[in-house]
Amino acid sequence: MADVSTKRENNGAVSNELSPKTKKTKTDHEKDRGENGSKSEKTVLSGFQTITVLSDSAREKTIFVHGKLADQNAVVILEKTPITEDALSEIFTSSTLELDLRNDIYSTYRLQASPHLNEIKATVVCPATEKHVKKYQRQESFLVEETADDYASITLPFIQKQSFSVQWVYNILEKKAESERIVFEDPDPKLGFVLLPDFKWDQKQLDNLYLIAIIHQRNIKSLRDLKFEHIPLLQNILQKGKEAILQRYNLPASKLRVYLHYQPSYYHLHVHFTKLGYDAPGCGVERAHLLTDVIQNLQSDSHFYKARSLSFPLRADDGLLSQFREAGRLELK
Ligand code: M7G
Repeated sequence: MADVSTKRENNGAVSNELSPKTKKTKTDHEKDRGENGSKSEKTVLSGFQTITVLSDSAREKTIFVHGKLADQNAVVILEKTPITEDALSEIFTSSTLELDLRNDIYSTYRLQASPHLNEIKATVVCPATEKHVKKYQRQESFLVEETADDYASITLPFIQKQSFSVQWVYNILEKKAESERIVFEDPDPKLGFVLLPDFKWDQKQLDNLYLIAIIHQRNIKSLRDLKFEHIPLLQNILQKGKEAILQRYNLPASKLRVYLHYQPSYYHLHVHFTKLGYDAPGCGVERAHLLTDVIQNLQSDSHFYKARSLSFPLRADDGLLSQFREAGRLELK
């Protein structure tokens, strides 16, 4: 989740830049789903019944809650949004203050800002599967080293049976959802991709910039499937993705971390673009593979990712971890 502790920069200029430049006509599907906030959409959480708190973080100001929404399983993620520089003058002039303590040169207050300066980003997954509930539960992780044989005999059969639906990805590619959020598209069926804000990013400040590039091809699941023939696709994503981000957000490539996850949660190849310095979830060395490294590795060996061992963390109750454990492939001593 967003690291709200880092210093905000450049925000005065940012808010206008971050609003979509052109408004496109909404698709019927988007209208049906009330993405602009119909009346029912505005009160959708009023009937939410909490079952349990899956995890929370005072530092990141987030809480992940499992509950019921109209008798369906749901996960709701609440996250206090960062304070931006352009909101400062209004915060200072229009808020009320209650003194907590004063001591020498030090004083602390409870500041009540206007509601629009005090937003909470809410992400709702409904209906949520058991796998969603597990994904957001705080858990111990274990590092697994997957050989090429492990991939063929353990991981591939597991993900073919058990992975998350990628319907949301197809909705984006077919313009049935999020079409007005698209920052850039190359429509080429082989080399093309759609670049848009990741749903983790509220787009209010560049500090936690997070976009994803989703490829048009539908037969590449993950890093493991990449071969020499995919280098033009990867170079195209890197080049045009960087250019689009420079143009839209005025952020140069030297400020970006561009990478793939292994394992991903969604097995349709996509690339993460995050701001360097933003401690994005999953950007650690055990899960993130820099796109530039991936391209070079494939240039030196077409079967690099097919043949080599890849390490990644799995959470304690991940079904894939049980499969590795049963196969005696987990080092516990
Ligand atoms: P991943 O590496 O497959 O898994 O990345 P992770 O979620 O464990 O990182 C998928 C990325 O897609 C994540 O960064 C998600 O936040 C993002 N994402 C997931 N969904 C369901 C959506 C969505 O509906 N819209 C958008 N824009 N991004 C999404």
